[in-house]
Amino acid sequence: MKLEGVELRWIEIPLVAPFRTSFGTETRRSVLLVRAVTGDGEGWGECVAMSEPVYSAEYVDGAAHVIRSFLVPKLTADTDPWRAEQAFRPIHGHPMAKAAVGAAILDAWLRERSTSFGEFLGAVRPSVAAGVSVGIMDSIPALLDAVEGYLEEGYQRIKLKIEPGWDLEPVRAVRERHPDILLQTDANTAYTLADARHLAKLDAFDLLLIEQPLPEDDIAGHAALARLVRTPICLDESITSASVAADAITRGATSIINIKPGRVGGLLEARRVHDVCAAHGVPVWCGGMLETGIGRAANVALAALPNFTLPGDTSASSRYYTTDITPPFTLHNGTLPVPTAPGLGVTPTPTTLQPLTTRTEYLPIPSQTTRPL
Ligand code: OSB
Ligand code: MG
Repeated sequence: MKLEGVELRWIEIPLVAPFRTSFGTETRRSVLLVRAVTGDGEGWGECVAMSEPVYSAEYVDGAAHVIRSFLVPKLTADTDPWRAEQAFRPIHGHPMAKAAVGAAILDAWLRERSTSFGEFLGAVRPSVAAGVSVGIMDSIPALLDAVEGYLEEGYQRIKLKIEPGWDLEPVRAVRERHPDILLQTDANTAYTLADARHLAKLDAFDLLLIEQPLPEDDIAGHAALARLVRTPICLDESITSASVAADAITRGATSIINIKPGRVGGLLEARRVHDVCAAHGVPVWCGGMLETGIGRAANVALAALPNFTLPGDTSASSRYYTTDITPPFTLHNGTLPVPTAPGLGVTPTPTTLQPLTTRTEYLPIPSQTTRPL
């Protein structure tokens, strides 16, 4: 592969409905796309950072700065997915920026080899179970309507966003209306260990798990909480690498893990998290960051690995966008098909991408062919 440059592309894409979590309300996504430009091909990656540092420390403009100033300058024309990961190692943090560039390079590299992400990662199934993450609503009836709609579409698992003041009542209402569905909650760090007795009341609702109740750096707190509630604790924000995953599991802080490639620095590390969890007998599922079809294609391929035994937040394109930038991912009997074409298996549709684009920037890879005498 001969990498010639990296193109950054900023797009603005409205969500079909506002998505409210304990960290804020999203009505649109500002997405940074990365395109690896090679001699005779290209590859795409999506940066999942949000526009503000409210889910994690990263945000779109910061990620673009890191990519431009520190990541792309470390790349060489003869890069490959492992060399790129190695080249980024001296730069601390910024996993979403690294993951976006890494995905674009992996896509270009796999397209050259006519190999799909699924084949490369080790997919063992042709389609993956789809769950859906349901935001905080203005009222219980509005929540019940939203859940009803998703269940009618075929989603196999419902995740309810919770925060103090919106937890027991919405969960009780959904569980009473739907006694047999797979149901779980996500608090995005909104609680403290002092809420343990309150969170234990969720035990009454037969939940699959409680996701990230406490702050991301509080592994000890999650371990203590796990002894006070019967519902399994699942970490999202806290799990930033395979080594952190092993540590959190060993300490008893988590018994299920949400894997997001962007949160752990890329698909190679995401696969290592999967493997370390499998070795510990800890099931995993694929999280989401409201991705467009570019990020979604990679997530769906990842979710086809053997230890992804729970439905993920891998919903259909229509749950997020009226018109996705790629051909849409659609639900078939509650599953999404794993793309089989080379690389991601999808590319942005130029006529859709163009009007959503607010800016592009091309970053050439300095040529190493000329050497001083
Ligand atoms: O915590 O899982 C999360 C969306 C944005 C940021 C964080 C999270 C989420 C979701 C939605 O829960 C997942 C999705 O449908 O993509
Ligand atoms: Mg989460």
